[in-house]
Amino acid sequence: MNKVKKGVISCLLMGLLLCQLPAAEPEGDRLKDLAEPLGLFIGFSAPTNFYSMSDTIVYQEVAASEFNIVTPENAMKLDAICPTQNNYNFGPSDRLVQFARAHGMQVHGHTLIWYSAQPNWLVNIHSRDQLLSAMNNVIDVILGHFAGQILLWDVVNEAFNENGSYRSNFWLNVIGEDYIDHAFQYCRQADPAVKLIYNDYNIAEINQKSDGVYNMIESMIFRGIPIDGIGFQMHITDAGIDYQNFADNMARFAALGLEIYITEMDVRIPIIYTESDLNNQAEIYRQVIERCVDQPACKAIQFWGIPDKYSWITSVFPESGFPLLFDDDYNAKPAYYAVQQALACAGSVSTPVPRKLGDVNGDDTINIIDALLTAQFYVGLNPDGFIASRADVNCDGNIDILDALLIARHFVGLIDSFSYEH
Ligand SMILES: [Ca+2]
Ligand SMILES: [Ca+2]
Repeated sequence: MNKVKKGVISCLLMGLLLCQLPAAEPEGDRLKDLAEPLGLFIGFSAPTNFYSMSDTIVYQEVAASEFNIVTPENAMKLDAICPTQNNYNFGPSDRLVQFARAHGMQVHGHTLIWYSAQPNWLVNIHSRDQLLSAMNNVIDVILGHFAGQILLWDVVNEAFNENGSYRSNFWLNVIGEDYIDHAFQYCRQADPAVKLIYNDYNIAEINQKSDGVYNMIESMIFRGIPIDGIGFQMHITDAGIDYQNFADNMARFAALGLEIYITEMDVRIPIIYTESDLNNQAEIYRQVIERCVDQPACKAIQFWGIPDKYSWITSVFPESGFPLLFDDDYNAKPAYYAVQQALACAGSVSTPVPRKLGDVNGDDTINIIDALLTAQFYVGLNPDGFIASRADVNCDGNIDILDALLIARHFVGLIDSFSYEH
């Protein structure tokens, strides 16, 4: 059953209360179907009330069809999950975990030890031993509660200043620099299987801050402190980043044996934007995703929200907004198609048998019909059922006669993969 029909039936069942029809499904393949063969998680962050929002039907439809990992924006922060000492509120986060399990998604736990969103009872502890004991206890209870249901935890979040020094917070001030070592050790003791990561912003490129994080993690590994990965938040402006520098930075963290997660990506554009801003945003997404899929240690790309209207950006940066892949009505933006294309092209280079690229009529085989349809599209016809996002098989940004020829050559066995041939 298609999404619109399901939406109509859901609306009828709900007596037209809280009812909104889904937007049109994007053309081409769903992002998770492209990411999974690459061994990549692709995800989103969910607000605490995701299940009761006025448009929750379409929200859940898009979430379940596009993504295979979810991060709670706020529901697992310590002030939400442990508002007073020994009093835990797991309801909202359990609801998200249930949603994830029902749809075959992983869950990214976010976030334990941070300078913000910490409950008063914890902030008001002024003895090192008591604060370490409280840290150990909340980690035991929370990781114990979610054991087996969460893929990875942001153990420590945003512990560095821009100059690479430790950021002042009550953990540092009361315990000292080793609060980070203890947090990771307590987590490993509480759940030997879950992946433990350090998460921060402005560390995706090589700079003073990422140098500080690199030196800390290198030291942790040398001293046997358990840590499995690093999270690059990647809240990016429309100026983009230096993509080669980003690739080089991933390479040095990968060389430490770490997994790399893009944890909170969004790309903000001016609040009054043009089509060119949307295309620039799409290009930034494409460049980042291409570098991630080229780096074997890069395991996940997670966006900080689904539709633009629920993004945090405009509340903090009033001149900016619209940073995500879907517009306010859940229509796929150019950024969506850029991510889709980057994922589709990744498979064309690295796997000997292409999965979907080239199968432009969607019948699960790549044959001469696909070559002919592509040639027809190139000369200005628009054949029935033509899936344009699968047609640029040499990934040069154009659908043209070269693509038709490559599909034909693949069909007759001259090539067994589509590479960047021109
Ligand atoms: Ca086909
Ligand atoms: Ca092409």
